[in-house]
Amino acid sequence: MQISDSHTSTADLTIFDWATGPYPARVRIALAELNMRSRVNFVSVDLWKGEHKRPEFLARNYSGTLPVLQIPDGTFIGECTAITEYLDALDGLPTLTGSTPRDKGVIHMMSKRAELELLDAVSVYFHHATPGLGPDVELYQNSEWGLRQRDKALRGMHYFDAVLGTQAFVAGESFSMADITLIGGMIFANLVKLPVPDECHALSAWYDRMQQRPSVQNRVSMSELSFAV
Ligand code: GTS
Repeated sequence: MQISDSHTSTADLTIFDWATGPYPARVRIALAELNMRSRVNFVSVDLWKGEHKRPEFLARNYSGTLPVLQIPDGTFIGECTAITEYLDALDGLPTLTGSTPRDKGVIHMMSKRAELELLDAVSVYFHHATPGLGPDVELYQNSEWGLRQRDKALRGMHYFDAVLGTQAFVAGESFSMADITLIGGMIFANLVKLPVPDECHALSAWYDRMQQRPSVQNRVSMSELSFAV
């Protein structure tokens, strides 16, 4: 594991992640949107070497996935949604996860839907129907399942295209965690060369807008890019 240059003396949070990964991107975007990046030390866990499946990492996150947040009392929080909810709640003025019961419910629902219908489906496609992280890490693959999930992801793109044809953001009229989750799905789809269907104009236009956001553009520092692939 390697400490990145995000280490600062004011940092009181630690995030174990892989800088260029689509799921880690979700938390990095949330941190930037919340202007909290300086509070975090990043520790790089090398997915391609399978470091996330070793006992010392599994002790931090039973699921063996990145990212994981360690908070000042020592607690580890896994799952991008849970990490984002924690970060967003810290100052008592949540901006990404909703401030009313209605908004919280809708944002949670749409974020979960972006995971189920796109991001997680693309991830299963990557791990099962492509070489994934390589034979040393991918100990079980089921290509038929992977290809079904690729088709599910394409259906998901059509669903979100319809949603974004009627509203500016995934959960309504303002940017939220649900947009971040869908951005993660689009990043992963791009990595595995799963193009957005030509007819999904609203989804493509929304993603063009999302890519203009500084939080999305600057999620990985130049020094991190030099060792992460
Ligand atoms: N449900 C988890 C979350 O939302 O945090 C999924 C996390 C996840 O799958 N993370 C990826 C991972 O650990 C990181 S990355 O692929 O986006 O870089 N994958 C490795 C594996 O073996 O599943």
